[in-house]
Amino acid sequence: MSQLRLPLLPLLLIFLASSARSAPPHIVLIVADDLGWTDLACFGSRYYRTPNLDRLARSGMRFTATYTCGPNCAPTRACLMSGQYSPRHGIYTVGSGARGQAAARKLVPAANKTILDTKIVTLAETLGTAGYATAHFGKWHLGPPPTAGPRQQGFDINFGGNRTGSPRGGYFSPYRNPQLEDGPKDEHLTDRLSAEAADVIRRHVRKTPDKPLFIYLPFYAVHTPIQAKPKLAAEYARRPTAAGHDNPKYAAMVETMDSGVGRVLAALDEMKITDQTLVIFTSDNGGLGGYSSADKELPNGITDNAPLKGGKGMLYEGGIRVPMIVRWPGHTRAASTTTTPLITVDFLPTLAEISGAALPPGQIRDGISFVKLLNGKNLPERPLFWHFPGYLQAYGRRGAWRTTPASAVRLGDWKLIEFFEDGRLELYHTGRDIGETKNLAGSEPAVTRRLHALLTDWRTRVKAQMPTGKDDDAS
Ligand SMILES: [Ca+2]
Repeated sequence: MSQLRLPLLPLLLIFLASSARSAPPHIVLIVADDLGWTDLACFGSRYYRTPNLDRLARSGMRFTATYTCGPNCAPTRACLMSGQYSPRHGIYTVGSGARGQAAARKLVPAANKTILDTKIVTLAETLGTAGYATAHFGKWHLGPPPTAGPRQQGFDINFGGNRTGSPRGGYFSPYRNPQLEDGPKDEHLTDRLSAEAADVIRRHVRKTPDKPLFIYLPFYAVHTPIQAKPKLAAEYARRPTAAGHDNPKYAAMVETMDSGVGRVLAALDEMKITDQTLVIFTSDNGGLGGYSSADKELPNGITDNAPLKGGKGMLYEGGIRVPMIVRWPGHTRAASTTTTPLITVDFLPTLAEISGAALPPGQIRDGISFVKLLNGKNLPERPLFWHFPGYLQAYGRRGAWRTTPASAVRLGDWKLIEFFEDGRLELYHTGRDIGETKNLAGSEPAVTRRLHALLTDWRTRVKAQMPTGKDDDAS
């Protein structure tokens, strides 16, 4: 009986809260770059300090199975902005799929685009149709201004966003960034971007308090170059490290990023709009590290995603599973956690529903809205897909790969990866074996066949471009 009675009160409160909703909330979407699944204290790090994000998690909902569409930067951002999987927009990787040593590539990678077609109706344009003011701060990586930058893709203002995937002038001013005026010497880029975002929040609320605001803050941090504030890094150098988390400069970068989040959250408090603001924090791919868990000969990297296998650039969990925190007052329950899998393409339909925006007419969308999950209900089970028809080289050893061309599917707890060079299938049960240590493709033939059929059907449906065999004469 008690099991039946207990949920009634929360359900009633949720119902009252959602039926009382009038104006759409402000939306703050913060995306860290290359931040791994265990890189926040509230996601397991015992070395990096992230008090602001830990506090956000205590007042909101933690998502332990959020996936990025890409194992690296640009594809995830393209999927976030378009609500579409990579085969729809053609951005599968950063730059070219023909990375690494040519002679070691057994296949010819599929063509890759580096610019998001401006005909695609983006997340920013979608929120704009619902009356949102839209502002971009940080790394865009989907094309150059003035033809395909943030301003051409639906953002009213842009601080620092252009085609580059890492800060050209490093993390300290002068930035060598045409979309960002230099600050005082030694100003830190992460501090600057969060200060600009906080400023825009303050000015917006003072001038147009009734207009909803969309803040998109894709930090350049904690992507390479690994450059930290010297004092903070020196402090970390004196602290006890933890397994895999032992780089003081990287730790300092993570903490500075967390402080930037704190600065933005403080602006919401200061302007008294915290209760009317949806905050989402996540990352664009897994942490740069953990490679020795996937291939003993690869150097380990800068951080570690253990217990996940591998890291950035791989379709193993370490490359695509990222931390996520959502706080939506009146909806998300404080200090709650969900293990329901989500993926980047879910953001556009979710934020469209929350904002009251119509989905782009005639534009295919691949994700689903997870508003139900924020309100404490379940989502239907559905397959999630990845397609990476190119190569990513490993650092430190010539001819070694982080990934060769591959696709993957997750359904329930099962995950299948197909490697195209040799047709190899790897099947893992991510519930019992989150570290993907036991390939069950041989012992679970029925599951393997089912997932492989789902994956091949999906590739046909979305017209996924495939790598091709090398010409016999050329090989
Ligand atoms: Ca990234």
